[in-house]
Amino acid sequence: MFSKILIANRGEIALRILRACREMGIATVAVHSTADADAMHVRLADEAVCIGPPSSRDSYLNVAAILSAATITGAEAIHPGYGFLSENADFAETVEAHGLTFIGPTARHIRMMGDKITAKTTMQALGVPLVPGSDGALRSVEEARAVASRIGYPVLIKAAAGGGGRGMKVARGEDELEEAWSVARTEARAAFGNDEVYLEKYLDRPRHIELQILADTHGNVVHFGERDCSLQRRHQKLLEEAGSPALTAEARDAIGATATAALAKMGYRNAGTLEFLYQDGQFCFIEMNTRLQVEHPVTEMVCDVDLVREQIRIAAGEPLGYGQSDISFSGHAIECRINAEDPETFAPNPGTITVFHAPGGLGVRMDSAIYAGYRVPPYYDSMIAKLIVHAPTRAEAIARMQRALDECVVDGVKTVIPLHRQILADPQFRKGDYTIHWLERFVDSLKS
Ligand code: MV4
Repeated sequence: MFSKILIANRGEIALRILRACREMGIATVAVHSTADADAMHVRLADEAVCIGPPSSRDSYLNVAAILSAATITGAEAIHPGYGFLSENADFAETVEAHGLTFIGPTARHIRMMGDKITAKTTMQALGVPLVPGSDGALRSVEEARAVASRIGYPVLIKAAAGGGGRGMKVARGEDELEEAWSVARTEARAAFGNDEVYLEKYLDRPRHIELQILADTHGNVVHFGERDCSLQRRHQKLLEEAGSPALTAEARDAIGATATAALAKMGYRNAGTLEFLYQDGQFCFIEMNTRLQVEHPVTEMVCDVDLVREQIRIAAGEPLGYGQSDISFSGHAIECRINAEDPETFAPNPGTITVFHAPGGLGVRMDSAIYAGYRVPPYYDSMIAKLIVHAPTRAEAIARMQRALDECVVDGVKTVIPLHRQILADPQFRKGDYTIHWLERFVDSLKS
């Protein structure tokens, strides 16, 4: 096992990783920008190294500074968290070239899944169901037209280098195809320096369901069930649940068996998440995330597993030590992301937190790096906390979340807590009856 790990991140996820290290008896090195000198992850780590000015590009994305920090502190491994360098294959490769361990998948697998076309063709070859669409990249608008008329409109043109909703154009009929094709290519070239695009049947009312996987370096692959992440606005997730209100245990077992077999054949290692669109009882793979995700705590609560601890054990070469039949799902978990944003306009609202009181009690978990007097810097993501609850049933989890939100006090900055209260009180949400479009419409309905 490692004796010292460098955490290449900030905020709540840096604390989350630090907590796992502490419990494992591993020393921690925090890195921080000048804007984060007073941050909680810096205060709680065993050592801290300043790696640059506020801009992420010069600090949390500064590979040379992070590697120097690891070298001078004698860290043996680097945990990238999510965002920043977590899905940067070159970074993973450079870390390993320096004789350090990257706590995550191989650079080859990160690269493979970073290209959405390669990700899809790889998964298809391994028996994972996909959205009907083009067989790889489109070579011409004529080819796009041929594929679209074969599968039927509406269709989506997506950038190979995209993901997370960037670089997508819908064509509702043949008359819109040429425009969608050229706009998608131009945008992809400008945004990613890569104008490769592919085409998919547009699913009009799917849910976004993702599957949590862990793979060790001894060929063991297990899944920890699904998270329903359909409640998003402009591709920013707001509330996540485990399990999905739309899935049966049988559907979960079936997609889990397919996905774990596929990742075992690929020789995948460490944590990964397969993203599916789920509509009319069908799973369609769209993308894979090769990192720990923001919403991982809901999975931890229902499976009683510490995913960060498992990532570290896997990176150290330890076998999982359990199989699929040892993993069971208990109760229901919900996560509310608390962003320092105006709850109506979603404009970021950085500033000083004057009063902070974290909720507590049975089944309540608050993952956050804020404190009273903390200044939320304007340079980074606006998420300041994740409130997670766990209860025997979904109805009880909703009641517990409402109670926990009532207890939660964050003064000095605006937060999305009032919006969470409205969502949790909504009859349709309470029935679990929602798709990826629900939140956007709900927010609009609050305005009128
Ligand atoms: C789709 C889709 C409908 N049909 N693909 C958006 C983010 C990226 N991960 C994939 N996305 C979508 N792909 C097909 N064939 C609809 C979306 C989509 C979406 C997906 C998940 C969660 C929220 C979303 C919001 C808008 C569009």
